[in-house]
Amino acid sequence: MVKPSVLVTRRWPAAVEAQLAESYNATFNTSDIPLAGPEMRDAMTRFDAVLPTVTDKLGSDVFEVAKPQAKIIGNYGVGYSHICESSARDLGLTVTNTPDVLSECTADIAMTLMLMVARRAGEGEREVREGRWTGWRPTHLVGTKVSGKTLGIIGFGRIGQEMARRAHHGFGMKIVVQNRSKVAPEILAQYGAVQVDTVEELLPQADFVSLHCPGGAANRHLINAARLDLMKPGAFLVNTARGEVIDEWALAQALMFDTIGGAALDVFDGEPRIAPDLMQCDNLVMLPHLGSATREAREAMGFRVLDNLADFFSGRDPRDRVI
Ligand code: 8YV
Repeated sequence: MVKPSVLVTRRWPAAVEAQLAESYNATFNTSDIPLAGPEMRDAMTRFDAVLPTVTDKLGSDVFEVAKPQAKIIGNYGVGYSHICESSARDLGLTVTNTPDVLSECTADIAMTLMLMVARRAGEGEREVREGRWTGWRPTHLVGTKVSGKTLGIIGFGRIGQEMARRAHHGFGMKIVVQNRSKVAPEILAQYGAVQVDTVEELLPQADFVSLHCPGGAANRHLINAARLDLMKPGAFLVNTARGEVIDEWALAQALMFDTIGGAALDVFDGEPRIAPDLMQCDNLVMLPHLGSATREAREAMGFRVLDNLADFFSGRDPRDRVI
């Protein structure tokens, strides 16, 4: 049997690449530069499967091909708002993602960010490295206690729940949840969580707000100036979801005028470009999209893509089909 042809758009962990090369007629983009739109469109006409990451923008233009060869887009990552859903659907493509396997690591990074911003760890690290530390004093880099506070979680899927588990069971935090659908009472009970109907209800209650909802047009600027105003003075905002969920200009204003206590971001609108306004803010921790960046998660994500491909090419419905 002829092996299906597969395009891998970025370098993946070696063990996964080896498996891909064995099972498929695999082509790897070995340069460190993501493929441009026209190259992606071309790929749609040349490969049975295209395996993109978040850095590949699969807008409607990429799907404007008369004769697609591609049948499946196996996204390496859980979020897929970089793929135009309606165009993929119109072309009759199957799209899969990689849920579960990165939930714990992404929640770990959200906890890292929450602790860093509350305890001013980023500011402290910069001070030590830059030789500006003049020694211990009672009023130096005094932050905010995390344990026992209220954490508001927007989006209560797998990653949101892992965040709640850590915060509630490890740090004794009270958990308030907002989610687009009703969460089963037995799931809420696992984290002592209370669900509210709206973001407006959640924000004034929370000392920390952590975003775990999908990106894309529906949630663009979900956190805007009006909603930042609803946060408690001194509260902190954490984002490991997608950059577009926050209006970054409004956030920079809230940080500069101390309307909120601080923010911690792993994702940015238009990343890796960082809005210059954000660069001015000291009460802001920024990481370069590290949510799933562990050896374990990145390997598991790759093998999950392989599972989905194996299902698809043997005529089964892939377990992680999202389109
Ligand atoms: C991935 C992520 O590493 O899975 C996601 O949605 O945000 C990241 O952790 C990235 O998307 C790779 O495609």
